[in-house]
Amino acid sequence: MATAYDRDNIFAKILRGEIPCDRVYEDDHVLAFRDINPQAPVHVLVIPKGEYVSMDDFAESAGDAEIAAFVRAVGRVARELGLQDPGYRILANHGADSHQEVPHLHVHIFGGRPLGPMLVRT
Ligand code: DGP
Repeated sequence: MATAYDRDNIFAKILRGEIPCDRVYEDDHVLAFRDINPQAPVHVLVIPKGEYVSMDDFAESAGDAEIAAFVRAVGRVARELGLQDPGYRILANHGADSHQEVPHLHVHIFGGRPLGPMLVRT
């Protein structure tokens, strides 16, 4: 069964304007802002404005317009940040094994330096 959406999560508060963010892009469906704890010279989070816990929830329940806007925003934000060349990485965590901390779908965009191997073996 799907996890219920928690309206008190930190990104819900950012979307309601209760907590500030360093915004880089916004449209009717999407907000993008800089991560508070950057893991690369450029580290931006792209989130849908709708209440979706993760990609699992979003892929299952979001409308086509929301999905199209989200995918286009990820590409547009990376391009506008100048990351298209030499490149960037996108990442979305879902659930406990991925260490998802914030239960509102977010895609991380990392760039600004060579990013190393995709995963570290532990
Ligand atoms: P994840 O582990 O994929 O759920 O990543 C959550 C990210 O959210 C993590 O990189 C830190 C970031 N983050 C947490 N709280 C805040 C906040 O209040 N503001 C901003 N800008 N980023 C936050």
